Amino acid sequence: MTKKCAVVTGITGQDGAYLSELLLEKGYKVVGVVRRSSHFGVATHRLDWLGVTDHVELVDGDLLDLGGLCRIIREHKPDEVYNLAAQSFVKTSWDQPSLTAQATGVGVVNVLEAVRLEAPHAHFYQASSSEMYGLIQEAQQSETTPFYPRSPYAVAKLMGHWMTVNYRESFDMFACSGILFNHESPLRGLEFVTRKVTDAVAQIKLGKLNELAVGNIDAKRDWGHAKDYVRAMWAMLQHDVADDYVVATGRTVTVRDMIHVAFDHVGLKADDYVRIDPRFFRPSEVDVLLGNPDKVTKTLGWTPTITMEQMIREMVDADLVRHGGSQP
Ligand code: NDP
Ligand code: GDR
Repeated sequence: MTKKCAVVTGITGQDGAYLSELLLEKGYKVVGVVRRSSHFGVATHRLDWLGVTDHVELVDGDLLDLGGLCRIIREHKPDEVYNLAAQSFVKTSWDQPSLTAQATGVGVVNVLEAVRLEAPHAHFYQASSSEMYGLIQEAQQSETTPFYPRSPYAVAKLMGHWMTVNYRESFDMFACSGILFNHESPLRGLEFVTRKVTDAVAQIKLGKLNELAVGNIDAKRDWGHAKDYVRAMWAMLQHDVADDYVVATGRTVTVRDMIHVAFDHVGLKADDYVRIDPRFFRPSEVDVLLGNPDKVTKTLGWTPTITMEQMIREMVDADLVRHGGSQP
């Protein structure tokens, strides 16, 4: 039997790595789109960490280059396309709004166009975001909650979301938008708050750092584990009908409480090390996010398996090892 083929944009990111691992376990041929960098080899460190680099096929491509995307889709004729690539750091989106609009918004149109023109029957996944709820309009956000984006990133994601819905309705494409709430892992980028915290806690424990400077620790997020969340992406594309789904744990926690979990794990008191630094505040904040995963649970049978506490401890342990220590 021929292997199913999946094209994954953003394969060098956190989710791209875990999704590749999952798809390989399921017997897929995985083709990853990688943008060109002058640092040859650096981009695969997450795939290396999971030991999957040699099992995926990496091809050159950029979300801003429609011609190149068409070529990739034409050549590989994938069964499934996962669009994970984006300028994904919310804070940077105020400094680079045009770039964010291009990569995170127009980039989705480019991938959808490439799929429509070259493999119109492929199942398509768009990495949408809980940031689209922004200034929340309901205490717990579901697929029917109105959106109110609060950053250039969220505005761009909203474009990608509605383009996905529109291509499904206009061209009868199997296009799904996964509205994923925050998900983290030891492969999370260091600029995001969980990994920033776990990396700093590891360094403080090992005597390599004195303090942790952070911004708004009253913000609340619904945090899950990336390894759980990529299962939901895959499940959406296996269902009979294309649809949109919220993926979340249904529990929200302050940044402050998450920080305490990390420090407690290594036997240190967070209050002795945490400093509030205005540089890390945002021009407009998303104060609280809390997702309602009822639809994805009922329709696709998806549930999270890893709690925020387990995940943060796993991340601290991984960062301790990275910095030359051993796990507590
Ligand atoms: P990362 O920031 O870890 O990865 C982003 C990926 O996009 C990287 O592979 C990056 O490549 C690639 N990329 C950026 N710009 C371009 C471009 N112009 N052309 C091609 N590739 C590009 O993100 P995550 O893995 O955390 O998230 C995956 C997706 O899910 C993103 O779209 C994100 O916005 C979205 N999302 C994430 C959530 C989360 O909590 N993690 C929640 C909801 C949505 P390079 O390595 O070269 O930088
Ligand atoms: P977020 O993630 O913006 O929710 O976007 P991030 O971890 O950056 O921020 C979460 C919350 O923590 C507050 N915060 C800090 N954030 C960072 N990065 N650094 C700090 O020092 C700090 N101090 C407090 C933030 O203000 C915010 O409220 C992530 C990304 O993965 C997006 O791509 C994705 O769409 C959403 O999650 C869902």
